Amino acid sequence: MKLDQAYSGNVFICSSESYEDAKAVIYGMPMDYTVSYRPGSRFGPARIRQASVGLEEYSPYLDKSILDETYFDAGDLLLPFGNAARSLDVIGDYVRGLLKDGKFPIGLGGEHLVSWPVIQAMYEQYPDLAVIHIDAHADLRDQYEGEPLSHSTPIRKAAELMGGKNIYQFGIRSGSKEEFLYGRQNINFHPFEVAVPLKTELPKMGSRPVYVTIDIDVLDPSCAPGTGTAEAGGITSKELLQAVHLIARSDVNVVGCDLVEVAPIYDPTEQTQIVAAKLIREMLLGFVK
Ligand SMILES: [Mn+2]
Repeated sequence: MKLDQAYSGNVFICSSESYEDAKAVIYGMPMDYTVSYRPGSRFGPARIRQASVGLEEYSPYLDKSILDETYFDAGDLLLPFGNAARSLDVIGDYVRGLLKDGKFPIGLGGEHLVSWPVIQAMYEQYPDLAVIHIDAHADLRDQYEGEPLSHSTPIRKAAELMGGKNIYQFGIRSGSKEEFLYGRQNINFHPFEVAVPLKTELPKMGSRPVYVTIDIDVLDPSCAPGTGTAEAGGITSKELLQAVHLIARSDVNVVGCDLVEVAPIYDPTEQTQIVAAKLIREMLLGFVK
């Protein structure tokens, strides 16, 4: 007899049993080796899965149920601990495989550097790709203490690869003076605010393919203290949900997404992973067509 696995936390709630039939694939990237402050996001994916058992299947925002969707939770990638470069190769190769199989990738971080190989793979598949980046931090350094593979560099790398005008940043409230200058000169750069500038930027993007990367620390630490580099002055979880719904209801063609930097150890209340699990449900229902 098969026991109820609802509380085992091994998979995101209502994951289907079959990869083949799934439209979307949830996968974890448990890497936190290059963080500049507090590590711990390697445990994010597992705790988000655990928190997902507290969710309703139905989204009243989107009037849709995850019971009507087919998605497969593949678990976490096996990464070589401490070797960022090889870990990024593993992540990139995995996502290329997902795209080859026609799957919609939904990544769980891990530190934000994990998004870099994913964006590279998405850009190979979609030369017209745009990136929507929602984060407290600009992530526009070209190196950190001499190290180009850092969780503070992924969006700079993406800008150099794809052209900064194909990148849209929202909610940024922390970074060096150089990063803010670089952002203002090269990127569609929207510091401090998220929903308001999204409303004006989304129509300009038309129906182009878009990758959405969300760092949980865009939220105010009062909404999400469980993150490595918490930053005061953030948005509420209500506004971040609104942002996901604005993107979902716009004409852009979302082709993949991730949610990164959940570090559960800093949040004994577990509210960070509870927020994250709900965001994943809404991204799944809103973005996967
Ligand atoms: Mn951040």
